[in-house]
Amino acid sequence: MRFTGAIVRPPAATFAAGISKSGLGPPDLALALEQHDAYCRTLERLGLSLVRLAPDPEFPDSTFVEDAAIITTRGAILTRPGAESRAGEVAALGAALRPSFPDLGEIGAPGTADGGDVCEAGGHFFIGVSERTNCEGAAQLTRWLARLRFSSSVVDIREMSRLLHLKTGLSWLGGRRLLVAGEIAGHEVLRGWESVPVPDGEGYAANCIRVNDALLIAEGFPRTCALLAGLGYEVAPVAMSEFRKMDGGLSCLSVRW
Ligand code: CIR
Repeated sequence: MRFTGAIVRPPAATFAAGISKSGLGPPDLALALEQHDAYCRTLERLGLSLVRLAPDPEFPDSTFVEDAAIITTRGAILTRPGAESRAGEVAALGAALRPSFPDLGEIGAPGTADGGDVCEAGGHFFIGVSERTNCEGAAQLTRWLARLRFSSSVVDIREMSRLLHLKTGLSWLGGRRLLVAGEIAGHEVLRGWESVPVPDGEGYAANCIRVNDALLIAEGFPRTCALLAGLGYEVAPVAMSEFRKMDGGLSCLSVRW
């Protein structure tokens, strides 16, 4: 499938007040805006039209739009983010998506779910149960996906301390191939899939996105870059340092369709 559009939202002036356990220090807002802009230009170069939501200083983490909505080829659903401070981010995504997805689904209480825990892999969806996505949220997602005739499997990552979200350590590369970070490699849910492990010390690069002919990966991970280029992918590195400081991965800066 070819992507044609995406929603993005630049970081707000309050960006540094978002949730972070990275220990990498405060982000530089000017640089974050520059990196965001370059990310957007890369998506546009690959043929996507962007819907740019206005930055919202009330929600410091709202640049990570992927967590508030999940889009598939057969429908979209608003999440119910697991972090209380992020709950209000969903409204803006709802307003942006409703015109194109009149039948927009919603995760209901007591379920919680973050889009970062949902990894689409060519008609199959891996759903992570994490600190953010609870079992009820995962069950609601499973039922919603089944109604859309998608298969799914649930992966409990709560003991995988280095993974905030499932997609922190798992990305779909196309076909039956996945890019995986150490902690999740070898998990039984990946049986029948080809797992490509990211080289040691480059775990952050496991969060990448396939966009049409290219694979966007975080800049600064030369061994992962070489590995993927060697597998025949057109690798497009994008600078992510300031988003990484706020625990953000590359996939979470956009919701794509
Ligand atoms: C948070 O903790 O919610 C944000 N600071 C980072 C969210 C990153 N989301 C993602 O990777 N899907």
